[in-house]
Amino acid sequence: MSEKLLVPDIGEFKNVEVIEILVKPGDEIKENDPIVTIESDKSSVEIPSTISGKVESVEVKVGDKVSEGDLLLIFSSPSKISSEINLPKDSENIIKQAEAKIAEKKEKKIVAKEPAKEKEESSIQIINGADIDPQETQDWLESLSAVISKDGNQRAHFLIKELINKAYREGANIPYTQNTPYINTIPPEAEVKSNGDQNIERRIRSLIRWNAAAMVVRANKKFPELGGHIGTFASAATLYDVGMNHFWRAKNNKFGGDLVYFQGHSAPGMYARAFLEGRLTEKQLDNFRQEVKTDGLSSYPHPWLMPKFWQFPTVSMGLGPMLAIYQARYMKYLINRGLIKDEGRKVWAFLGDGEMDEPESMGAIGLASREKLDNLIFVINCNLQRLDGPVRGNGKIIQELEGSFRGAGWNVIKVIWGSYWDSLLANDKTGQLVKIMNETVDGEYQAMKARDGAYVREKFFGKHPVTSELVSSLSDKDIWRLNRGGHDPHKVFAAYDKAIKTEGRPTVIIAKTIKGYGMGKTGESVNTTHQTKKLDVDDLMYYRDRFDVPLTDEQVRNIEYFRPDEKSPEIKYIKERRLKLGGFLPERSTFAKPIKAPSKDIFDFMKVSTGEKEMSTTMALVRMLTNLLRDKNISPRLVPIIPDEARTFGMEGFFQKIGIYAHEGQKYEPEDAAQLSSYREDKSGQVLEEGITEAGAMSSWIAAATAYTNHDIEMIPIYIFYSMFGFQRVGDLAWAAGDSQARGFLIGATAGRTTLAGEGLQHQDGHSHLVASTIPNCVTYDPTFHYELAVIFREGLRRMHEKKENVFYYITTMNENYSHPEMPKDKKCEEGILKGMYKIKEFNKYKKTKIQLLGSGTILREMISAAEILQNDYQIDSEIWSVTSFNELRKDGMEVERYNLLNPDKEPKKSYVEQCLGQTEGPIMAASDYMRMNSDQIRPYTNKSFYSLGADGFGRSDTRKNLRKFFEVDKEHLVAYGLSILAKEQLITSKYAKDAIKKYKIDSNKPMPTKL
Ligand SMILES: Cc1ncc(C[n+]2csc(CCOP(=O)(O)OP(=O)(O)O)c2C)c(N)n1
Ligand SMILES: [Mg+2]
Repeated sequence: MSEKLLVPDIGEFKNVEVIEILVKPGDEIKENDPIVTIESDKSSVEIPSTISGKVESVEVKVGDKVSEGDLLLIFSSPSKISSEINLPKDSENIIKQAEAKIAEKKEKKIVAKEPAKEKEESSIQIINGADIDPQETQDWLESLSAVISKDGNQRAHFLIKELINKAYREGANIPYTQNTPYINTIPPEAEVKSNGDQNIERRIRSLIRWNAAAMVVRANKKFPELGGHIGTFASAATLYDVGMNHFWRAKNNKFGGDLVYFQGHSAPGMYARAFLEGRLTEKQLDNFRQEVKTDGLSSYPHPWLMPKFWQFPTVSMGLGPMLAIYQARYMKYLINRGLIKDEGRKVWAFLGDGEMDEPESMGAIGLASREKLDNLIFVINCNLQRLDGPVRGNGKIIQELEGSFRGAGWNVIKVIWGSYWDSLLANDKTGQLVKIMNETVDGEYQAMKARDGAYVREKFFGKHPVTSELVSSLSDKDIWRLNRGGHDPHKVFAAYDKAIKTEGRPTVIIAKTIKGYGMGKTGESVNTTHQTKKLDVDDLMYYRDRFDVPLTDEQVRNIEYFRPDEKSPEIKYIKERRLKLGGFLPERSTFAKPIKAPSKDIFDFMKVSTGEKEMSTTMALVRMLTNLLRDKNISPRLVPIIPDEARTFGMEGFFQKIGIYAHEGQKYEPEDAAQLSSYREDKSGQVLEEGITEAGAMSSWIAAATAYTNHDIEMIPIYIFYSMFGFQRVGDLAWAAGDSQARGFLIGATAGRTTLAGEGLQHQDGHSHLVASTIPNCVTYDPTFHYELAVIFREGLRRMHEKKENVFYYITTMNENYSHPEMPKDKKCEEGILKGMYKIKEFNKYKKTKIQLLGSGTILREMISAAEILQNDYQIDSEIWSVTSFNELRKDGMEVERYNLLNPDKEPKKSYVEQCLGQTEGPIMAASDYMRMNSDQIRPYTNKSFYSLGADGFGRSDTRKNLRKFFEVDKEHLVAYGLSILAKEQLITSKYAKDAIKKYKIDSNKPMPTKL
């Protein structure tokens, strides 16, 4: 029996070209194996087999045009035939589930009928079938109905609120409201207690506090310009210490480790702890913020500068929270794809309350709950202050954050009051204390902690006679000791314990603290706390006494560090705790195995001419990725990341082939289920389809690009975006990627100011290469032809993922279709592509006058056409250079120039630009689809006359032809400018240029495009 395989539903496409045949007669193939690749003018996609069996004959050949229903293959012995309707794999399950749901609904309908009777008897009905005492419920409801009819809705609302508050205070699981009262979420009786030695932990914490402050003060005493922070860590010390002593597990050979994003400017506290742990020396602490010499300590967490210590750069406010969310999501992605084990690892992120103002901080909290990230814990240190003053002087930041996070579906744990408040709250029978707590605004809370106990008695408890009475037996000192939750290790422990046990949603711990805690009159809870970098002797003495640091007055005056003896209980304890938790934190390491780059021939198909066939470099890239997905080594490690633009870039073929990651799989049958490129979501899907969030996509990319250290698995992320919405949009994240030593590909698609024709000003990128060039470890290319792209991409794979070089690649691809030539046979071509330029063509017929023409991206093709005109119409010879990267050429030029200047007595080296152009004839004219500054970059590295052209100014929508004319980078302008340059160099008369300007109707008086 033989069976036919036909072209399936390929959407609206007809007469699509077959570009690859992937099977031959005699092959045994399995269901879903790719059979042929077809390509429209926009995208290429593989057609998988719906049959397993032996191929009898292939009925199409490369170049054929096919449509739905056309015959592709004949099988001689099909062993399995898919269902006739060709439903996707999951469809049956979906149908079963749907049927079950319908049955369930029917059942529910029957049950729901009963309470309907009650409607006549009562205006409020029981709708919950799980009522354990309907009579009691009925009594309550009737009472409420009576209140509504007698005293109205307002009264009913008030009573319900009071009931909820009461229930909350008694620890009951209350119904949803945006806010809960301004008290701790966990009632005292529900607190899980720490098994740690509280006395010793307090002593350790005091030493860490002291050493952290001493480090900043010493540095600023020596060099006042260095700066630093004391107040932030002082407010957060307990939050960190409880985590370090009891919760955060380090990476070791048995466990992957929790990932902790430390608040950037609390870095001194982490160094102070590492000093006690014996990981940093006194000398290193003295090098705080002095990193130019070796052994310096970074101002903030910077993996680039302390590659064995810091894991995550966080100090640019808002990046930490965003990166942490996507890190937690990416961890689940790796687990669901079976690439790492599920070990219950957590991602913790420490954030400032002021930092929560950044749009990035809250921008992705919806994703965290949607994706059920119960591996994520935010700790927001609410010291009520930011840099200039209160975060919400007239409001309450804790309540505001609670509302937002609850609304987004997070588990919220408020840690507002310390243990000394427990008995007061227990005695608050009238609820007056909680009422005052609710009504007092943050500005008042801050001011109270800048004063003393008497002030708090008067201004806070004095608001009502009942609360005054409540504290009448307490001294002012006792009142001052009433601490805030974030400074109470018991409360913090209970919150952390609850957080790690939470399932199905992320947790945010909102902890109330005091900025500059313990710093005394000059630094505690005052508006200038953030700026305090120096403490005078009195302040230091106060700080020592406040935390019982065992230093003499003399030692305090000398601002000495204190590290107890190695055998002291403190050092033994701190080390024991960390040993129990698997090692030290933070620590950055990698045990990832390299990925072997694919053999060179994998891209051979991109080194031959496409002949008549025209395609864009974006399409060439997608072809290349499709090919890479067939490489067993590379395929599972590829992480395509797209912010809702897969169809723009012709990547919809990936949906079926490798699936879109969705932690819940696909609960619906997609509208296009029967089509070849149907929208397929899958728990083990490979594509990260991020939706419209470039910042989110970039955060995912960073998580994947650093998986080699955070998860010890080398991944190859490829994030494809509109080039205009890349560096310009998420520049700070790109900078953080450099700092993080990210490895992977960023693809700026639809690139170029004149190449993405119709989209207009906001879309047309003429500067992303320049922005990218500001990041030292970002390697950038602007290729024109498919073989250039292939060479660059393979080298990227080799450098980053095989040789583990800490660089990342930015490559622009375009959407202009044209035919691609064969790769030049010249052996140096490949080297030139990678170094940034190579000679692609030469016109040498007349041997009179010559010009050097440099072009990149799509403008190289305009340059080639211009060279033909110069040769044919004006008898001008030329050499044409394809410049794949002005940025790389500049880097080389700078380095060589520097070497020559610093070694005046040595034989000067030649920059690569000089090696290429030094011996050539004639002036140089360079152009790209970017600002002139792009090609201008290499001007200093040649002593020949050099002229730059480019697309300076705001883009606008029009045809490509008109845009290139407007920006003066079309072939006609290039001819006219070329002739003019030769005239200026006195190599020809100006007559030719004048003629060309006239011939091409170029308006010499048109204003500069930057002014239009
Ligand atoms: C994007 C960004 N903008 C500004 C700053 C400068 N800055 C450093 S700390 C800080 C205040 C932080 O306040 P908060 O988040 O409340 O932290 P706290 O020090 O109070 O714990 C500011 C504005 C920064 N680091 N990053
Ligand atoms: Mg703050």
